[in-house]
Amino acid sequence: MRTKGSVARTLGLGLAAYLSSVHALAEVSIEQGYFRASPPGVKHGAAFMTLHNSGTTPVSLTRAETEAANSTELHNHIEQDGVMQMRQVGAIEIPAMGSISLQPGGYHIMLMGLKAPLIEGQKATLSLEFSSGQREQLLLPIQKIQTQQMPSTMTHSPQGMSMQHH
Ligand SMILES: [Cu+2]
Repeated sequence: MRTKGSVARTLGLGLAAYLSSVHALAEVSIEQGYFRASPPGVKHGAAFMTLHNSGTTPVSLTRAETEAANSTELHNHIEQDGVMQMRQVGAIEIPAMGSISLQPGGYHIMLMGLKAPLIEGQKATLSLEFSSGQREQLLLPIQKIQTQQMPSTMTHSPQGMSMQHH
């Protein structure tokens, strides 16, 4: 009787530990991810997104991979002598209980050696790896770059809509 009870207790604890580790692996969530559409002949591209960390310790994005390119690098933009330059970084840290945006002019995932042009309206896979061991497999849309300086009223004007060709 005693032995049976302790076995059941051990199994229960094991299950609880398993469930909590599954929960811990999903601390980072990804929002508004997209690839930048690339003009024909251009051999590099970029992916952008917002990363949220719901955990109480910082987590870093350490690696990215896509079927669309031969390799990827994690990049940041740094202003040097008044010129914006791209720099490769080893990881992109997401603060505890915080978020970071990968966006044009800042952090981004650089696609090196595009296998084909990234065509607006299509999708491509992107897998991400984090320092916590979390892995994510995403299917992201390919979009024209979202210019932040443009007022949103301009992109939603009826005149602009009627000019689109179908
Ligand atoms: Cu870059």
